[in-house]
Amino acid sequence: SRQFTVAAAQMGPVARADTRSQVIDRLIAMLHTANQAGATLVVFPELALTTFFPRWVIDDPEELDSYFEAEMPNNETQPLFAAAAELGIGFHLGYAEMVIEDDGSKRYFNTAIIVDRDGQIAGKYRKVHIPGHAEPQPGQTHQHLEKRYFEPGDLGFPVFRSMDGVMGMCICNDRRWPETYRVMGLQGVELVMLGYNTPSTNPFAKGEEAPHLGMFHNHLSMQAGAYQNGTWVVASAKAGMEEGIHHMGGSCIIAPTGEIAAQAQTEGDEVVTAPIDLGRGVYIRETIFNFAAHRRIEHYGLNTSR
Ligand code: CDT
Repeated sequence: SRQFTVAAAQMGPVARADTRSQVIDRLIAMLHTANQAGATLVVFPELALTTFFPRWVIDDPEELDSYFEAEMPNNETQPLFAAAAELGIGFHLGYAEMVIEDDGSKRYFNTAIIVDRDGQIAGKYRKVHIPGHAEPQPGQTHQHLEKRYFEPGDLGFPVFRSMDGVMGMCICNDRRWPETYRVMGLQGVELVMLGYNTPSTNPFAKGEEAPHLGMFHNHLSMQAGAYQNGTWVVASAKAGMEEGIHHMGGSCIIAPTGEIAAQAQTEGDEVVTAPIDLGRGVYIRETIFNFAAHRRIEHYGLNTSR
């Protein structure tokens, strides 16, 4: 059916010392909560299985690799796949992905997957817009070293026919960029799933960003992306005080009209749900944002040439 209940499964913090199994137990508990609310699709956050390790300089390669998954599913995550399939729930999961090449070299991506309601992986996405720095920034409360630990995604912004709809993904910083949504919008996306780990204060803004702007920009970007492409956006945070750094909550389900249909109220593990109709955005894509009728690509060249 193209009408079903979707859940944003926000997470509270994950500590450096938490095991994968402890985290998976939390995710399975939220699957059950979502199931009780009638949801058949659950969106978990970015890097859901670990603490947000890019806040630290990690020089020990073994420690760094311990945050990454070389296989998905694997022994630790298999119970999540099994529980979801048992309940008939599809899900979206963000995690750190390690690819081991034939010559033994390793590549590292910030990755998300869509898993169908029968437990099969239906799609994979690797984060394109990698924020932060490759080198530690002196004098900051925390680092944001995603550019040190992840290479930019090499899969583009694909969409996947899954769960009777056209599904897409992006990850955290991607949600701020209009191109993210438009590239998927041009492929007819109907539901964009994403997760985020966003520190509540941006230490690199040199005090110029008022505290309320973090949440405002979070929702502004996603609401605009939803409306301008006539798509649902379901976004889940890893929130709260994680290893001494505060991360924003605000997980939400956004309708193709750009309106927020449901929003988390806490900064902990919390499931919010909304009934959705994947066809809700059709009138938007057939009228105001009828791309074939109204786009003027002859004037958009600068957007890809610099
Ligand atoms: N995880 C992630 O992409 N977070 C970024 C914060 C970047 S601050 C240098 C975000 O855009 O939310």
